Amino acid sequence: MLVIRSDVHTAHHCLELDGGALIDSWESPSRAEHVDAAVDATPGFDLSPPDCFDRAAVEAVHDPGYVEFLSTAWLRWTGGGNTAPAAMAVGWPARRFRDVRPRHLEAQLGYYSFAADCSIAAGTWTAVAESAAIAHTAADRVLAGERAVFARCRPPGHHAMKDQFGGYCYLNNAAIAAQRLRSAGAGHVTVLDVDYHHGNGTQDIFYDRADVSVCNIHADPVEEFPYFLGHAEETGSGRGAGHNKNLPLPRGVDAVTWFASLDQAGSWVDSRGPEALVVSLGLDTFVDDPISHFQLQRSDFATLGQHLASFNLPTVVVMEGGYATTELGHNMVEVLTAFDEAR
Ligand code: SP5
Ligand code: ZN
Repeated sequence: MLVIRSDVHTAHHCLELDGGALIDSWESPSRAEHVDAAVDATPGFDLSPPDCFDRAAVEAVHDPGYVEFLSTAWLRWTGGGNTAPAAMAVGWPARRFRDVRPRHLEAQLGYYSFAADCSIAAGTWTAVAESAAIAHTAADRVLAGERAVFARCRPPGHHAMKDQFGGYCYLNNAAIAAQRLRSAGAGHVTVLDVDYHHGNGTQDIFYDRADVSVCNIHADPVEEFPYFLGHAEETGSGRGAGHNKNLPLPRGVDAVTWFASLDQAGSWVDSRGPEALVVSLGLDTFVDDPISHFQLQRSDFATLGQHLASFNLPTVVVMEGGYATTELGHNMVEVLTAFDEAR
């Protein structure tokens, strides 16, 4: 399988408010380094760097004002005399506040984010733009005839809304890939998101659209991040009505239950009749993930790879979460090699 990747991500370190303490984020550079090492140690992969960042392609799924904010926030932060190691929001336009774009940087940090597990620092935009370019390039390679391409994105993307960052995500890599496939002629595209957390950003971006359908298997938001989106009754709106499918599961489920949901997801995806598939591949479903609570084992990831291959569609596999860092590489490679062997 072709892998699109680069080392630019190492410039990005996220600070995260976790249980009241500011910590180095679970979403660390070593995640991607372990994935790269496992890919390098396994036969059957071809490697390519991404093409240049395409801002217009990003603005096809994100608000241009938001993209401008992300790309300039750190310079504005340091230029304003801030010496703190990262820019983070401290206030948000919650219920009954005005939904009006503010001018001040600290107000914009709240306006353009939805969670305090995420921050902007010196290398953030560089890494975010590269991660988006990786997803975009992967879609381009699929359009050029590759059957499946792995976009080894970091930072991840599926929590990123049209105009809000959070959940370690800034630009929605999967949405960028799906939109690229659509813009280049794929009739219908489906995004299948198997990260432990609901992909609220991808849902948000395509919620009122019928040309890209979105299916999520995830921990029930009544008890897990992102808390406020991802319920079963969210099925799409307007022209997108019926084109969003959420399959929430309680914390703690094992592989038997999880794969029963994957079967449901599979039937739903088939019923959309997509011409291409984007997989948001988060492996925080792993039993030893330090911040998540499903119980998939290493061998289950091979089964997942076989399922994904069985759609028999041109496929962009986009890396999302997964925080059992030292195991993440082996687990990713398990999915990808099983995919390759099954097709
Ligand atoms: C891409 C992705 O997987 N993002 C996940 C972001 C989750 N961030 C907030 C997690 C809050 C969970 N609290 C865990 C406490 C462990 N000490
Ligand atoms: Zn996740």
